[in-house]
Amino acid sequence: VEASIPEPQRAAWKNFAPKPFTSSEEFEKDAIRHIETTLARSMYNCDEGAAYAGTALAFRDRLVIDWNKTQQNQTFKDPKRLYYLSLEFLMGRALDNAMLNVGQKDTATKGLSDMGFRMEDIIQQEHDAALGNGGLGRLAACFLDSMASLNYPAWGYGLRYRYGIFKQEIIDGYQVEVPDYWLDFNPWEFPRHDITVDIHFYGHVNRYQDDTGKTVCQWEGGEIVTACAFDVPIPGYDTSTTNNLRLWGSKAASGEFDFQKFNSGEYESSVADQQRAETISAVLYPNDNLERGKELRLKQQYFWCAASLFDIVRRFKKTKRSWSDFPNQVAIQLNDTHPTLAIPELLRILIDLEGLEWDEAWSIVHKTFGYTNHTVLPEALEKWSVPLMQHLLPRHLQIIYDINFQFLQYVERNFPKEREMLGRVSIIEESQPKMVRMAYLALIGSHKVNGVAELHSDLIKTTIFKDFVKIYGPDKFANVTNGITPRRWLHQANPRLSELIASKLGGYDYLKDLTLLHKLESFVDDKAFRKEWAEIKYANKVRLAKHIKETTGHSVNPSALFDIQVKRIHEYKRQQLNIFGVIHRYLAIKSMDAEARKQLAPRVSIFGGKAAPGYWMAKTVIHLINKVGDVINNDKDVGDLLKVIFIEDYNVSKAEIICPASDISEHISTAGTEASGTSNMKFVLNGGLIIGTCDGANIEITREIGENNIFLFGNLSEDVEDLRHGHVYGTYQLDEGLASVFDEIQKGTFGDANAFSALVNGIVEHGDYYLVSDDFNSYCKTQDLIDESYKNQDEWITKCITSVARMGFFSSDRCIDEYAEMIWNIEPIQPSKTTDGL
Ligand code: GL4
Repeated sequence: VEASIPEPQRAAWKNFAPKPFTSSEEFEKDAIRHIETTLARSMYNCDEGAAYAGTALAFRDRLVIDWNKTQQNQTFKDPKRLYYLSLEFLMGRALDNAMLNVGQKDTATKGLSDMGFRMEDIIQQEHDAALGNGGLGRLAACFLDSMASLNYPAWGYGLRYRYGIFKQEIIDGYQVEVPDYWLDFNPWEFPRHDITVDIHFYGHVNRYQDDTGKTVCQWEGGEIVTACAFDVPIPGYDTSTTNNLRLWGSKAASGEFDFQKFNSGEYESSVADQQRAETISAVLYPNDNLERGKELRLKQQYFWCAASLFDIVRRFKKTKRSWSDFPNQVAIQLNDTHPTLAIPELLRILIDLEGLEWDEAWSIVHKTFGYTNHTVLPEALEKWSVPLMQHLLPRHLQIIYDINFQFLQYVERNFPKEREMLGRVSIIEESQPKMVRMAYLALIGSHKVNGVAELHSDLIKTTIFKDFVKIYGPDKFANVTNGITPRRWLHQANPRLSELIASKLGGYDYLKDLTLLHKLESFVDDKAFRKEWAEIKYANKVRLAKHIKETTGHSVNPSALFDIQVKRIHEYKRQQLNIFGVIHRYLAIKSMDAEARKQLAPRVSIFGGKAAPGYWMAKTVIHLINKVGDVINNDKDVGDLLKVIFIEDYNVSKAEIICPASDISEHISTAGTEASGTSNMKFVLNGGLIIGTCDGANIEITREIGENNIFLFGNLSEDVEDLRHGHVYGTYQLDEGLASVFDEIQKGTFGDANAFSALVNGIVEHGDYYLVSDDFNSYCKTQDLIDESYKNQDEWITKCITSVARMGFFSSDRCIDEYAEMIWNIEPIQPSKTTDGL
C-alpha cells in the first residue's frame, strides 16, 4: 500500500492533516470556523445548540483522522477481525465520551468558557442515540468502547433506525409514548453513499442442473430494497484506535423499474414504493425480553444480516485468500438470536453464489459464528412461522430445512435409542403453523454458545439447551459474565469520585485496568478520604434532587436514604414488589408514634423505566407507582419520612446522573429470570449498596465484594419451580403483610381500585408466577435491615468503599478479553505511530 502512494502526495497529507489541539485557542478557532461556515451562523446567532455543534464538529475532525488511520492500519495488517451483529446499540451521548477518550476535554472546557458557555450545558444539548431497549443494547455499546480501548480490530453492525426507543411522558400518572426522531442534527454519523447493498425479499427458488450436472438454486423474482451504510466512529480510551460502527439505512432500489413508473405517470405510486422501502429501518421495536413475530421485524433482521454479510464477504474477497481461510480472518458474534439469519445467509452466499459444496460451506459457517444467549424467558425466545419465512425468504427456509436434516441425522446416528429427542431438538417445531426455533438454529450454526452470568450460563445448560449439552458435550457452552465500561460509568458519570480515586491510586491507570481499584482498600480508614467520599455522594444526590425538582416539581431531601430502581418495567423485574413494599412502609409509618418516627431514616423511593407500549401489566405498575406517589408525597403527616418519585423517560444520559446518587438500588427479579443485569454493576461501582435476589450477576457481585456488603433476600432459583407448582396445585397462602397492602389498595386509598385489580389478582388468584408473595416478607425484613444499617454511617461508608475496591472484575474490558481469547481468537492491533497510518 505504502509504495503505491507517490512521495509528494504523502508529504502533503503529513503536512496538512489536522493534529490534536495544542491550546484552547486552537479549539476555539476550529469551533468558531464550524459555527460560521458549516452551520452558516454568526456570533450573534450562536446559542448553546450552535456551540454544541461547533464543539462536536471540532472534535469530530480530530476523531476522523484517528479513525481513518485505524482503518488504514487494519486494512494493511489484515488481521482476523470481529464483527459484532446487534439489532441494538444504546450509545447515549457521544461528545463527552469523545472528549474524555481523546483526552482533550479540559482544553475544550477552557475554550468554551472563553466563548461564554459552560461545558455542562453544552454537553446536555446532545440528543441521546437511543437505538436500544435496555441492558442488551447498552451491553453492545459498552463492548464497542472496550474493543476500541483494547485495540481489537472489531466492527459493530446494526440498523440506522430513524426512530429510536420512544420518549416517555407521564400524564396523569400514565405512560404516554412520543416518537423519538433523533436524526435532526447528528454529527457522529457519516453517510457512505457509495457503499450500498441490494437486498432481496419474497420471490421463489428456481432449482436446476447446470452444464456439469450439478444442482443449482437460484432465488428469483420478488423485490429489492437498497441498504445504505452510515458509519459512526468509536474512539478508544487513551489510544488512537478508533473503530467503526456501521449502521444500515434502507431506501428504495433505484432500478429501471422506477423510471418506467415515473415515465408512465405513476409518480405517486413510485413515491409510495420509496416510503415502503424506508419503513424497514424506520423504527426500533420497543420490546425488551419479548418477541412478537411481526413480519416487518423479520424483514429488518434479514435486511441487516444480508447487508452486513455482503460487506464482510466483500472485504474478505479483496484479500484474495481461499475460502477455507474465512474463519481465520472473520469472527461473527450474534448478539442474541436476532441476527440468526446470518447463518443461512452465509451458507447461501457460499453455496449459491460462490459454488462451494455443502460440507465445505458448513464447516466455514460453523467456525465463524458465536452466539450469546441473553434470556431464558420463554416469551423472549424467537420463533418465526414457517409460512412467513417461506413467503419472505424462500431460499433461506430451504437452507434451514437442509441444516435441520443434517443435524437430525447426526442426532439419530449418535442417539439411536432416544427417538423422542428428535422432536424436541428439531429446528422446526411441529405446531400449527410450524415454527422455526431461532435459538436452536443459532446454537447449531455456531461453534460456541455463551450465557451472560454464571447462574444464567448454568441455567441454559439445564433448561432450554439441555438436550444440546448431551448432543455436543459441555465444551460447546461457555460463560462470559457481563461488564460495563468504567470510562462512561465511573469517569464520565462521576468525575469527582473518579478524581478522588485517581488521587489515591496515583493516576487514572485504573480506568484501563479496573482491578487496580483493589488498592483503595488500604485507604478505607483514611479519615480525609472517607470525608471526601461522603461529600461526593452527597453532592451527587444534590444533583439528582435538582433534576427531580426540575422535572417533577417535587423537593426531596438529599440527606434522606435514596432508594433507586431504574430499568425496563417488567413483571419479572418486580417493580410491583418494590411499590407494594413502599405501601407497606407507608402504613407502618402511619401507625408509628412520634418516638418511633424519630428513629426512622427518611427515604426517597425513586423509580424510572419504560414499559413496552403494548404491555398492559407493566403500564399498570407505572400507574400504581404514580398514584402511590400522589398520596404519600402530599401526606403532611408523613413529611420527609417517605417520598415516592417516578423519573420520566429513563435513558442513558439520565442513568449517568442517577447511578452516582444511590444509597441503595434494587435488583430484585424472581430468582432465575434476570440473565445478568448490568445496572447492578453501575450502582456498586459508584459507591451505592444494593438489595437484590440471588439472581444473575448479583451472585458474582456478592462473591467479589463479600456478603456483608450486599443485602440479599428471597427464594433461590432452584426452588422457584416447586413454589410455582405449589401455587397452582397446593393451598395458596397470601403473605399477611402483602394482604394488608392489598386491603389498602382495595379501599381506594390510591384511586379507583379497579385500575389495579389485574395486578393484584395476578398474585392472589392467578398463581403469582413471579413469587411476589413468597418473597414479600423477606424483602420487607431486609429493607428494615437497611434502615438499621444506614443509621451507622461509619460502617455504611466502609461497606461502600470496600465494595468499589472489589468491583474490578466487572469491567467490560475483562469481558472483551475473555470473548477474544475463548470465542473469537483475535489479537489486539497496536495503533500505528506514523501520520499516514502505515
Ligand atoms: C438482557 C437481560 O434481560 C439482562 O439481564 C442482561 O444483563 C442483558 C445483557 O446481557 O440482556 N436480555 C434481554 S432480551 N434484554 C436484556 O437486557
